[in-house]
Amino acid sequence: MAQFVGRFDLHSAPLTIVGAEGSPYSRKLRGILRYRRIPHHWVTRGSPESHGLPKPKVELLPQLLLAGADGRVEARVDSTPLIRELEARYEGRCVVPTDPVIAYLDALLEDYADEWLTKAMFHYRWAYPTDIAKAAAILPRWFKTNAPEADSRAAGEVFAKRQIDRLWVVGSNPTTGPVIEESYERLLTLLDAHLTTSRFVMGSRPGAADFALYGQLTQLVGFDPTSSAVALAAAPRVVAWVDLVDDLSGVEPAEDGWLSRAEVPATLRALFTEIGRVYVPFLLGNAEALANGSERVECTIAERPWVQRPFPYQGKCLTWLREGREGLSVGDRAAVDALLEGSGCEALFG
Ligand SMILES: N[C@@H](CCC(=O)N[C@@H](CS)C(=O)NCC(=O)O)C(=O)O
Repeated sequence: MAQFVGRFDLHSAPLTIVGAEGSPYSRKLRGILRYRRIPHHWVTRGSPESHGLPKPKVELLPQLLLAGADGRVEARVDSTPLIRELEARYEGRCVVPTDPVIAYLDALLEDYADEWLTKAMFHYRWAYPTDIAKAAAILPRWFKTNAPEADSRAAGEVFAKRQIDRLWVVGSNPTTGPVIEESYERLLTLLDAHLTTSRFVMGSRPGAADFALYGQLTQLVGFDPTSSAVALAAAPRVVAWVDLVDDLSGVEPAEDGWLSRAEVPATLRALFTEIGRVYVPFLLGNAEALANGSERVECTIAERPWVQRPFPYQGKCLTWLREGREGLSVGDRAAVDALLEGSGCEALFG
């Protein structure tokens, strides 16, 4: 049953993804479609090709146009469940590790990148004049390169104002700025060390966590001037790695290329210690604020005060992480607990 929008039959392959170059989650999902060699149309939001396409319930990027149970193509959002949907719909070159224990570590690291590292991405883009100027100049032009100059300039100012007003939502403010920046610098050093031991974070083949880190880093080390300069000075290896993950369609992954639970390197455990130091106390502080209906999340992160507005979506992230662990077999759960012991991540599970 065809479902045409313009000359697109949404039912026939290739898949349609609506995203933006400046959207870290869009880059994450596109990176996976390329690696998995899933044929797709990349449609930039706001471009002429995006007109008339089905709209999602919540206007987020990226959007994947997928046939629903009733056969009609609908726009779906949220990269994490969409990745699992693609694992179910497409054979081979999967990005979710086969061992449930390694898959859980991959999911926790993916969530850290999606929900904590994104704070650095947002902070560095909208906290400093140099970065604001570049984002305001380029982001609107990514949506429409042939727009009249005045329109692009005006759109840039409007977009910058909207995003700067949203800084509080993601938690970038004078109190949290130094915490975010120090955490970003530690992440660069830790990732640099880990990528010295293996080609990808999850082994010799990339997992969902690789693409989640890559997604945020496409902006942090590849676009925004201040954070890119920090990365080039501290971890040129990571800068180079991000460029390569942009298109892994030519990589031939070994079936057994995943990390094994018996050989989780110290460099990966160190990444979980960073997650335990910054993301876990935030998730718990956020959950407490949501539970109390309070306007502010107030907690201590990396021995520093942290304050921001509560974020409902990240309340769900904590629940999903707990349910993910609960869903493991007794043996696998014990193995995950043993691997996370002493990292601080165990605090997630009470
Ligand atoms: N959890 C979602 C997050 C998606 C998200 O927040 N996307 C941003 C762009 S990177 C967005 O759409 N922000 C609102 C906007 O730009 O209108 C995912 O993983 O896909």
